Amino acid sequence: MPIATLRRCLSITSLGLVVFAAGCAGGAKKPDAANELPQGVIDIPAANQVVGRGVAVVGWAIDDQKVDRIDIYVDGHFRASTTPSVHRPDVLKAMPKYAHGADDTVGWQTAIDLGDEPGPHVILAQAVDSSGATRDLGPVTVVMQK
Ligand SMILES: [Ca+2]
Repeated sequence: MPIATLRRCLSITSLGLVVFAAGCAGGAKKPDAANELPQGVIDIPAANQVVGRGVAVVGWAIDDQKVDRIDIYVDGHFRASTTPSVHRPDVLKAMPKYAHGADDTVGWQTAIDLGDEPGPHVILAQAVDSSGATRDLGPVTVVMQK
């Protein structure tokens, strides 16, 4: 364990006891160099689409292992989370390497609320794989009408 990590993880109490800080005992999980980042797209809405306050966000995401979830951000703030649950044989036909089984679902969809401010809003989806690796999908800018 490097000296800097030891200094962060160890502390000596007033009783002279050496204690490990929370999260240091097992060490942080190292990223897996063999793991591929997930990839995908936002299919809906289209760029510069004029929308209302409620917007359906639809896309797909694939991974060498498994896509755990899709987090949706609006103007840089977390808004919703969803999981792949839609069959997209078109995607898996184009990229059969990412098919993992008969009930593969790589499509995802959710609905978000853009809030009170009309005008442009930036929607970003973030695919998170089973190892915690993430890739941004989009962003897509939409224009909310009053
Ligand atoms: Ca992966």
